[in-house]
Amino acid sequence: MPQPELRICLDDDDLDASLRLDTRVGLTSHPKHLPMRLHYDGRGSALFGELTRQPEYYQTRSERAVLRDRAGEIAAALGAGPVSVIELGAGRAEKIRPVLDALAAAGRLDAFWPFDVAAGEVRDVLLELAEVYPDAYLGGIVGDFTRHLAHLPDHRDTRLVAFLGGTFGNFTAPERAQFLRDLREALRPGDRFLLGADLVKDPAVILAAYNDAAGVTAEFNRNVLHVLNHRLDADFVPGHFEHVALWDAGGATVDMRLRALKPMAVDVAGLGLDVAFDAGEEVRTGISVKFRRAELEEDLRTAGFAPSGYWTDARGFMGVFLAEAA
Ligand code: SAH
Ligand code: AVI
Repeated sequence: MPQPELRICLDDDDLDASLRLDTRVGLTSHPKHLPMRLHYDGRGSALFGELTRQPEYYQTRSERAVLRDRAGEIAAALGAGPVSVIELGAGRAEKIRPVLDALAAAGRLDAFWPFDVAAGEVRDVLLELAEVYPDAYLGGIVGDFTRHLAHLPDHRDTRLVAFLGGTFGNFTAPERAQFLRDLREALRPGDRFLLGADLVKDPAVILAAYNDAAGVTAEFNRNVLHVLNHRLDADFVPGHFEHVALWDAGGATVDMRLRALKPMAVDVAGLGLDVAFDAGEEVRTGISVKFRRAELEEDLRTAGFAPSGYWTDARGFMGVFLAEAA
């Protein structure tokens, strides 16, 4: 069996440079902020996996149900020929599997490429899937989907770019518009985009998913401090920060923060930076936007995509959108 190809768009030096820049800018800003991308080291990816199994985190179960129940329809909606699938922010690439299975069963799965900033996840997925899809070309991309979409593999057949899990909601509105423009630019007419988005619903259901009883989201959120301790020789005491998730109804957004429980001075030795925190001061660590179908389809059209399919689960919690590069 040939070794799967691995393309590295982000090496350790790039990661280190962006970690340093983002941390310096974020911790010297008012209010302080840190990007969500930093949460996903090995421990962060494992915590995210644990989070997806919490009873309150409906996103994974709902989206998995849509993809399991509608995989045949999705495969049929891609036309009749061979398809190369690229999954952005793939993580363990579990939810896309029914679609890959449907294409493979019809002899139409030409290639599969997981694309993720977490190199370990990409390598693990390739090792696992090489045995499952022996007839498909397997390759992986270690990259940042806000910077490296121009590196999408250039298969001549229809390319399906999947972006699942609601990760699109972790962008601000200008970032979402930029991402859609960059993606459209990277695709050819006829290529497809499969987007999983978390839908607006009862705020109590949404907030429970970001405040699970077992405290996994809190630990995932605090993981960014472990990353800074480990990578930048900082001396954060993660237990001195509490996890906060707030619902902003106007922006249909969950706002995640870490709140200092007491005044603190933190030494980020790797940056030569001392950072003071007031008691109660908050560091913004990420957002998770929830969507309405019509608005999201309008955003897709504005970026040059033609929406062509929409599926949701029985409770209408997650939406899966298919759009064609026009
Ligand atoms: N698609 C999976 C995982 C979602 S978690 C699911 O639906 O369950 C978000 C994933 O995006 C993680 O695997 C994380 O490593 C990856 N990620 C986050 N920011 C990224 C970025 N800027 N570029 C590439 N991958 C990123
Ligand atoms: C990856 N992403 C879709 C998650 C979300 O729900 O926004 C990240 C997350 N952060 C805290 N909980 C989950």
